[in-house]
Amino acid sequence: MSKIAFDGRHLTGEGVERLSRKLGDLGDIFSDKGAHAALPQGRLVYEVESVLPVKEGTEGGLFVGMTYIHPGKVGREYFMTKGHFHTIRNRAEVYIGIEGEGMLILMSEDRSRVWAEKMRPGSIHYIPGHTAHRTANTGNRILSFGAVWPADAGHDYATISENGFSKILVDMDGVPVLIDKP
Ligand code: S6P
Ligand code: ZN
Repeated sequence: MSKIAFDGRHLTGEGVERLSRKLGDLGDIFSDKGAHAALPQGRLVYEVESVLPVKEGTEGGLFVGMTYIHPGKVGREYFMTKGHFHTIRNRAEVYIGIEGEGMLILMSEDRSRVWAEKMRPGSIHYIPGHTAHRTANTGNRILSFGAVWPADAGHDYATISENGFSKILVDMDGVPVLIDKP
């Protein structure tokens, strides 16, 4: 029997690693800096639980994780993850929507194309290699999804932290819309 399970709210079992990201950790990702500074910096934006059955960097291995994004906005921009490219750029990933509503935002390596896929319970998303990815909670309850990615993919956060995505996802009269980065 598997030693790890998803009980509907959390991953349970041996070796589950947890991390949380608060508004104060995410100053570089939201475009409205004034709106960000005005919010409580201790507010929780998202949590990640991961299981790493093999050593990071193992070719052929897989990691699995769950992400939980709380509802909220910074200005018109929805609460979202930092976003990253994989360090080994050709490594792909799969996301599976579990709960809530959101958008998976994707950007090509040359930044020329940004597109989004709607996430909902049961939706399955293939993130190709060479593609930056981040997720935003567009609903009013938690957005949770599962992810499976290669153990040697690695995470390049610096490229996104420096330049962001070339489009941002904002609330326009209750509808999530991708617009050019201001
Ligand atoms: C890992 C996978 C997810 C994210 C998580 C948080 O490759 O894409 O588990 O790590 O959704 O996003 P981020 O951008 O802060 O790692
Ligand atoms: Zn990833």
